[in-house]
Amino acid sequence: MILAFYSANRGLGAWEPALRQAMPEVELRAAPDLGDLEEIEAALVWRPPPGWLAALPNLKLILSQGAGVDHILTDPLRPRHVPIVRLVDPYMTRSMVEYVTFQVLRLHLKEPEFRRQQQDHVWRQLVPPSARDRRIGILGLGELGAACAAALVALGFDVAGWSRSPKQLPCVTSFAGEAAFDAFLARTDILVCLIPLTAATRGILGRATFDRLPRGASVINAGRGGHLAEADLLAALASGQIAEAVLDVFETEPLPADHAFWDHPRIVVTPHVAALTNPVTAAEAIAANLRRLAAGEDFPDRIDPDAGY
Ligand code: NDP
Ligand code: OXD
Repeated sequence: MILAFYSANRGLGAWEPALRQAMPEVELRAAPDLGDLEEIEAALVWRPPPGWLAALPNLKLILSQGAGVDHILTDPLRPRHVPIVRLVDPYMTRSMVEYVTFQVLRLHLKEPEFRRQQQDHVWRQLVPPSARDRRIGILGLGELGAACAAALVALGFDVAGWSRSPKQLPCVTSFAGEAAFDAFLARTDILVCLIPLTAATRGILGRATFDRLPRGASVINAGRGGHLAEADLLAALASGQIAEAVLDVFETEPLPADHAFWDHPRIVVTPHVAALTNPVTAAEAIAANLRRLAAGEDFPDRIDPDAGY
C-alpha cells in the first residue's frame, strides 16, 4: 500500500521514522514527490490545499493528522466518496487533559489576579470558592471533552457538559442540544470549548453566549479559532461580563504580531499547543487504520461529513 503525506505545518521529518517503524509494509511518499498518483490509496494530511486530494484518482482513505477534520472538510473539491478518519490518540487526549486542568486551576485559584497584584506590589488575600462550588461547563463531551470532564470531577469541581446527544458520565451533568444550551450556560463559571468547528458551531463563543453566562465567568478556547467572535470577546472583557480568557486557537494562525489579544491583561495566549499531535504515538493509530483498509474493515473513528465531525 502507498500512503501520501501532506502537511501545511511541518515536513515529513519527525513523522518518517515513526511511520516506518509502525508500518514497515507501507510505502511512504511525501508531497510534492508523489510519483504515479494512480498508485496512491491512502493520504495522511494536515490542511491539504484545495484540490490536492481530488488529484489522487484511486484514493480509498483520508487520514487526518489531528483530531479535528475541519481542515479537510473545507476543501470544496475533496472526493466525497472517500472515508475520512480523524486522529484519536490517548497521548493527545492526555495532553488536552493536562492543558485544560492546568488552565481551569489557574483561573479557579485566581492566578491571573495574583499576577496583576504582584505587578502592582499589592498584598491582598483573595479566597477562591471550594472546587465543588466552581461550576465548569465543557462544550463538547467527545474524546477530549469527556476525558477533561473526568479529570475535573476527580479534582472536585462541579462539572457539566454540552453535546448533541445526551451522555452518561460519572458525576458530569449532561446537557444536550440547542434547547438545553441556555440552562448549561447559566450554571457555568468557567466555559471550556472542546467542540469541533462545524457550520453549527462557528462563532459559538460570541456575544449571545457570553451574555448568558453568569457575570464574571471565564472562557477557555481549545477548540478552533472559528468558534470565537473576537470583537465580542474584547467587548465582554471590557464590560466585565467575561473576567478572563485563555485562547489556544485563533482564526489566523500564527496570531498576527499586532493583534489586540497579545497585550490584553485578561487574555492568555498559547500558540495552538493544547494537544499537539505526537507522530510516535499517532503512528500506531494510523497504522491500525491502514490495516483496517487492507482488511476491508470499517473505521471506528470515521467522521460523518454531513455533521462535520
Ligand atoms: P469528538 O468528535 O470526539 O467530540 C466532539 C463533541 O462535540 C461531541 O461530544 C459532540 O456531540 C459535540 N458536538 C459537535 N457538534 C455539536 C453541536 N452542534 N452542538 C453540541 N455539541 C456538539 O472530538 P474531540 O473531542 O476529539 O475533539 C474536539 C475538537 O478539539 C477537535 O475537533 C479540534 O477542533 C479540537 N482540538 C484542538 C486541539 C488543540 O491543540 N487546541 C487538539 C485536538 C483537538 P455528540 O457526542 O453528541 O456527537
Ligand atoms: C487537532 C489539533 O485537531 O491539533 O488535532 O488542533
